[in-house]
Amino acid sequence: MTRPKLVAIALIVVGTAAGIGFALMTRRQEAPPAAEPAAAMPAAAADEFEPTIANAAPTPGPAPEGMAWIPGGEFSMGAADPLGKDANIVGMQATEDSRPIHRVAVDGFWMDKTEVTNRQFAEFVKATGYVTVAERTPTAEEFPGPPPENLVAGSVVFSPPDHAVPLDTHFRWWSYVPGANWRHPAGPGSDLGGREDYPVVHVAYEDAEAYARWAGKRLPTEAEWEFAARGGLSGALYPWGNEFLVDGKFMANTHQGHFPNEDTRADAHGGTAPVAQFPPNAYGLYDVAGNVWEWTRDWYRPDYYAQLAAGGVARNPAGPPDSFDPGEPGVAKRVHRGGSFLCTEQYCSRYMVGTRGKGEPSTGTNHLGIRLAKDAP
Ligand SMILES: [Ca+2]
Ligand SMILES: [Ca+2]
Ligand SMILES: [Cu+2]
Repeated sequence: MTRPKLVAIALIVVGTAAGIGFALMTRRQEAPPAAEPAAAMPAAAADEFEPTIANAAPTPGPAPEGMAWIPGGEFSMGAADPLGKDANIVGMQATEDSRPIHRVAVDGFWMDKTEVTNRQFAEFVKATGYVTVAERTPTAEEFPGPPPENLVAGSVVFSPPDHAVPLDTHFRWWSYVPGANWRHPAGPGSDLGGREDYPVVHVAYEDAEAYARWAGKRLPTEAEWEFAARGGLSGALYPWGNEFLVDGKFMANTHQGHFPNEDTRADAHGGTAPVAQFPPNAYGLYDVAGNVWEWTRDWYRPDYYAQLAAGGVARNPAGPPDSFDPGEPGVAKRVHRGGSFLCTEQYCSRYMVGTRGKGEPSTGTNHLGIRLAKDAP
């Protein structure tokens, strides 16, 4: 499908004024054409987790600064419906594309202990002069449809209504904000003052890749991400176990109260939190659940796990060769993981460790960030 067609679809879906912003989602179509649309979703039945068998090899030397050794090994990947609570009655079918549970093996690697912070990203920008996608003015060549005055650099910001709304479309709480970017997370008037240790946001996939090249790291595969996030536990709902609260304490920055109009901040944080405010998982990783979503390098397809499950143990799977999202056919997406400060059991319980998210590669938001991996020498 050609780019003009994609842009047209995006504009029709969201209307013209706000449309240009969401049309930015489609401005770089880097995926190969998608294969046939996904067949029927994998059946929910017969989901079985088996024990995680971590590799026995010792840690290969001292850890790079801020990184933890993830031993790799064989594990069961995916998400079952949690403990009698049907996760698919919440708005976004939280586990349907995370089945069937299947066996995966990954090699050991280093993983950032925290999401990449504003401080770290600022060092990269200072050293390289890099300009993020959200800071670049879209061109008429990329978007032939809209009037030129609508071609304004910006990004997508959570803009909750002040009253309860139906949870039928995310356009009720997401807005394209001209001037929003990593330096101005809520748009003009906001800045990074006091936010040095908050996760960088409004980063597109290519921004994450550029940062990774500079840092001598790389984005993790989805399988690496999940192995790391599980921290050696098998089949747990969360990176720390099966109970959302531990001794009455929150373990991640998520959303409490009525979504999207009211966040009671029972976990002490509205919006993003500085990294590492909650206990790490058993591998020493902070905020793998919640705070900000994290890019992985895999293309998204809801039927990928079914494909892998048919072939025995999948070794270092790197995602399908193309992307298909039945909810938005024609828009190639990469997998996001971990959920964010906006995840809630009322709408999108993606802080559950086996669940998946997805996003168009040129689109950053203020709840999407970066965590990187690095190969052992
Ligand atoms: Ca919170
Ligand atoms: Ca996170
Ligand atoms: Cu969510």
